[in-house]
Amino acid sequence: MIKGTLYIVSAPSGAGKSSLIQAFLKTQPLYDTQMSISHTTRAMRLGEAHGQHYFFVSVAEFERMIVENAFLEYAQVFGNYYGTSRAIIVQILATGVDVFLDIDWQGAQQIRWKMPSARSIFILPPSREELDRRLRGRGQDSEDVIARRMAQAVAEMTHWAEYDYLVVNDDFNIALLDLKTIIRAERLRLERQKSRHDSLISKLLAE
Ligand SMILES: Nc1nc2c(ncn2[C@@H]2O[C@H](COP(=O)(O)OP(=O)(O)OP(=O)(O)O)[C@@H](O)[C@H]2O)c(=O)[nH]1
Ligand SMILES: [Mg+2]
Repeated sequence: MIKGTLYIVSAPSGAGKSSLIQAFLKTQPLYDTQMSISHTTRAMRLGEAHGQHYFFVSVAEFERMIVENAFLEYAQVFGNYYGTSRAIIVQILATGVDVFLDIDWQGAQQIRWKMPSARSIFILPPSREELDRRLRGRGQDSEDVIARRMAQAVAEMTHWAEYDYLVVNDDFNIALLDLKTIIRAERLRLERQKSRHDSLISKLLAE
């Protein structure tokens, strides 16, 4: 039986999704919230570790996992495979821990279909100008590369209306508070509170 809540967080590149999720997780004990670690076929970057940022696997290994139905969802993003392992998610949720998925709109659609109890959050940048500025990074990329990133970001943003919650990341601390508020409100839902306060409720209602 599922006890934890599955949270899907999507955003275009440059909206500050990773920083927001990381800052949020720092405020949460591990027995409350965990981040899902995806499998990917993209190359490992400097500073990344296998099993920490991603499970880095070959295309053959990834495709074997697809055939074995090992993924709750998977998609090709920027030419690489990315997927969420079903076994890991099911096991963590069963212990009552909430799980965060940093996945794209294609993965979000698949999860919504398979797990209607999942909650989804979309993060938007405050303006087109700010997004452009953030996508330019250190200014070492060609205009071609930047234009392609912007087109990908706009394509991701066209899916904003498919999500349960919308957060605009203008002031980082306000966006972080928004994220905390969403999770807190979800945890106060009757379904979650019922099991947590079972004995209190029976004592209060005792004759
Ligand atoms: N569907 C799906 N998407 C994933 C999964 N893991 C990561 N992604 C998405 O793949 C995209 C690229 O992620 P990365 O390769 O880590 O690159 P990044 O620098 O973090 O890119 P951005 O977060 O887009 O700025 C991001 O939009 C992620 O949300 C997954 O398991 N499934
Ligand atoms: Mg990211």
